[in-house]
Amino acid sequence: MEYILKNGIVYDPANEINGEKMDVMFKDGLIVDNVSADAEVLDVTDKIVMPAGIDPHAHVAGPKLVVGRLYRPEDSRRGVTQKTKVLRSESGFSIPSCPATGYRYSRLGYGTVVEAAMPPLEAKHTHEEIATIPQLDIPAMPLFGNNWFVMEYAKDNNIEDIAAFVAAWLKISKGYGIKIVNPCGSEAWGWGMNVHGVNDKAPYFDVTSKEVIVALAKANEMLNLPHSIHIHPNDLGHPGNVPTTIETMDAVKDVKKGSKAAEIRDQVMHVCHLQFHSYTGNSWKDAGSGAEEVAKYVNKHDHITCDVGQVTLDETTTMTADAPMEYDLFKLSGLKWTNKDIECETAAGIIPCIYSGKNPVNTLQWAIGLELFLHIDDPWKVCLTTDHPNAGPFTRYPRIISWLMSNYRRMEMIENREVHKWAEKRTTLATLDREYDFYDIATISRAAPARIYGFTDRGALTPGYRADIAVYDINPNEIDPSRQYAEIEKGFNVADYTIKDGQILVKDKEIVKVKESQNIWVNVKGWEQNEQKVLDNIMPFFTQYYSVKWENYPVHDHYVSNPIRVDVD
Ligand code: MFN
Ligand code: ZN
Ligand code: ZN
Repeated sequence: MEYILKNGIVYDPANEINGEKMDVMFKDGLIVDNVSADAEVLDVTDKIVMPAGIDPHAHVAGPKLVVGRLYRPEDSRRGVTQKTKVLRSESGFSIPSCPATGYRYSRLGYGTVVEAAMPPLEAKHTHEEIATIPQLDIPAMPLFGNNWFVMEYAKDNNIEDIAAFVAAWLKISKGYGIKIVNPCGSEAWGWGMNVHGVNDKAPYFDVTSKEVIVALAKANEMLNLPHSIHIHPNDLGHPGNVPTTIETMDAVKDVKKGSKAAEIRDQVMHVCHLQFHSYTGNSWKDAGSGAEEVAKYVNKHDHITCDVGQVTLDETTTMTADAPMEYDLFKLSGLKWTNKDIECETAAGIIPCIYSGKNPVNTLQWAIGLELFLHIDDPWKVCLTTDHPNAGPFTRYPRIISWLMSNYRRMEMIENREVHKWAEKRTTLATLDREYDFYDIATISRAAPARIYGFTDRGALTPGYRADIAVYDINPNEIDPSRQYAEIEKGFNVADYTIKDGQILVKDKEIVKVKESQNIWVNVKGWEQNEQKVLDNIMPFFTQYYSVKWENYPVHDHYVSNPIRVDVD
């Protein structure tokens, strides 16, 4: 089938197209630069056309989602819809059911969502869930930062064996890249402890967090993986964590990018949910914003990219492999808390969180996220996330976009006391009048995430790329986003069209087609012998200490829904 999207206003930052009135054409699932006279015409006159959205960091599939849904029936009762001819029923607000997750991203105009933390031991389960989330391409990031073998190799500065281990584990878990969560901290949690700074050691391992980070970054570049290491640093959510955040970023500044990797991405470290890592002070009583200082580091250094983890001021469910941090949060809030602890490899904690503009600390977190967006000069370095569901559900992206585009709205919230006075007293937000434009929005939600992940088939409307396209019912030439912020939110809430691989999934703001998800995983080539050597080395240990047999551990091909295999050599 051939199509022509006619007369839209196009924002495509990867091709430096900034609000040009033009046609976009696609055929057989791909963007093309011309079509025949038989092409079906889709009239999108004066509507915004962008590449489909790419979420670089969200928690959408895996064991901690299941636990979250099970122990929060009050969340599942929200957002319930009946099934229709096309759709299954939906449920949930912060932890939607799998079908609802796919439908809701699709309504927002998204096409790709990265599952940010896959425990390799439960990778099979994660892929089973990915298979039940329709509409999206979903790569998953296996966790490496507290892995016993990785920590042993890092202690010996044995980068080659780490690289071989990573290459093997990406195949075994069908994963996309290296995720690190609170390095050494989740291992410490096994002993009821945590680590705080990058120079702290995992108990009984004689290796520091910093050594693990640097070793994994070097291995990442040795393998030329399309994405860099992706890190949730130590000390998340604690007042005074700014020095740890900056030391984490600074630890890899001399790590050389792999030569092939350098052609497709800029950074050697992607820091996720940076908002949670930008707090000053000694306790919550005297906590303040470190956003300006952290942003200054990001502005000065090209080896770093980030996503924000913007607090949306909703009741949500937090879930993270950073189990000791969730325990701290439990001690603060007293809300029900649970652990999903997975021996040898990872941990997870889950706890509800009620973020409110009336609460001084939550207001501080809200303001710090916005400050990061506004203090970081280059939109290519910062991505739109809520760390779904940790700082709020992804369905609030349109509202965040309206905040970024409207200083008027931000000041209204501060002045009308919709948020606590700490926003004004303890942050620079009220002094920042920068406003994002549509090109900036397309950058932080499409072009930048694609470049950061090394995707060379999406995130742009380049001929030959997948036809992943979103159309929004907003006329950029007639709207003043600063004053008409409510219309901005409404316009981005549901796309006029969402097109994935050339298939029209959303039309006139309704889902008209359900498409199976696809998993994207990285297949490292040329390391097979090293991988076998490492596997032979660790097998006695694995057999003795892991609770599953090796035969049951790897993700077999049939577990992976419609794989998109990215070969790297
Ligand atoms: C990431 O996974 C990930 O992370 C992230 O809630 C997550 O109340 C999971 O105990 C948090 N509050 C305070 O201490 C505030 C001080 C308070 C007080 O008690 O004194 N002050 C006030 O109320 C101010 C009133 C005066 C004024 O100045 O206005 C704590 C408490 C808290 C703090 C609780 N912290 C947790 C935040 C961290 C991490 C949430 C979520 C987190 C989730 N990824 O006239 C006048 O001026 C009067 C002054 C006022 C007065 O005294 O009344 C995974 O992958
Ligand atoms: Zn995290
Ligand atoms: Zn996260």
